[in-house]
Amino acid sequence: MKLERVELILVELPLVEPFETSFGRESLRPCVLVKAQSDGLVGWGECVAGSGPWYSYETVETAWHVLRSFLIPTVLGRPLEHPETMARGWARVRGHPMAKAGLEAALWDLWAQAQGISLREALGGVKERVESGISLGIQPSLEALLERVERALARGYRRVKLKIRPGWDVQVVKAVRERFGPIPLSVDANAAYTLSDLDTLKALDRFELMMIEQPFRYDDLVDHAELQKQLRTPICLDESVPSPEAARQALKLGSGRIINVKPGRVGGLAAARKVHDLCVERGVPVWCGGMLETGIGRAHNVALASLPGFTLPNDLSESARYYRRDLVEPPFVLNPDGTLPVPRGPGIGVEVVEERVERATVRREAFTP
Ligand code: OSB
Ligand code: MG
Repeated sequence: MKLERVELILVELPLVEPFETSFGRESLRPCVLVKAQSDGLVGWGECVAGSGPWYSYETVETAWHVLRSFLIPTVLGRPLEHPETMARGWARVRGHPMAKAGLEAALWDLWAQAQGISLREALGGVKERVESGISLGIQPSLEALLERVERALARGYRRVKLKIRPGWDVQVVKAVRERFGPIPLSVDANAAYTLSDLDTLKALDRFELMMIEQPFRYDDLVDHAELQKQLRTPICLDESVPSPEAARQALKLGSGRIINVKPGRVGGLAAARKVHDLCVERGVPVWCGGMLETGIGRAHNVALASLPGFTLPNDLSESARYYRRDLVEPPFVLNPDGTLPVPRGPGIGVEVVEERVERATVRREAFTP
């Protein structure tokens, strides 16, 4: 069984509603899909790099370039082996974790199918359902936000996360607490603050938040450690943990007490599992973050979140919250208890509807040995 063909497909999907964070606003989600073929099987992966270098330095175009010139050539035509073995081929490529994760994801799907097992089993996951939280973007008005929180709670989400930035923070959290009481609530700053905002962060510390996510720079660990000493609320790191090695250093420094695990940010599912294992060893809770994935990336994330250390609600919401028509069938639908089911079929366990992929396609390129 050889890896016979890899295809890159750039799709653009309109979001159900625009998603705004401290780094920008997005209404159309572009993403690079990776389709890998071997012996009659097809594996799918999704690269979460965005339209511009705002969340991280990677973009759709840098990912495409790195995939086609440096990653795909190292695996094309090779015998299909375990994804961690295949990934050794590109170990010398520095950075570009999202590009690596997209290709590795397709290989995980393919490899699991070849073994006749689900991705959950391939990763060593144990849960049959994973806890679902929702991440609510910055809204045009407080009223609009309160309405979305109300809808999310009615739908059964187990945690609400509010995107914040200077000017949309303490008053917003206060209003949500006043209206909804002690709901499981967190905030995510996407790196919008510095140590000079200590007063604001201390004000947020009074609202019994589950965590404050990534208050400081995308590459900072030192100031986060300083801040954590001054807050009761756990700091959760997202952008600042681009690898398992960075996770180890963050925990050593005390830069946070919780880690948000995103396969795209750390270089793939294997690396994500390493971060998980490290955190379990140290008694640090983790949860799976999201990048507004289509059902393809979501299926990988749900399988990852079935590992035992994912003890906090994840940024894995149902398909309909992101896209009118997801790329997979069945779409992800919330259970009444606020969880998402982990698919049981071979590989990612959901069917990619190629006709929908086709309709969203902007560009595609196939590679053969
Ligand atoms: O910081 O967690 C983040 C979306 C895009 C980029 C960064 C982030 C997010 C989210 C959305 O918070 C999570 C989701 O996919 O539901
Ligand atoms: Mg985040």
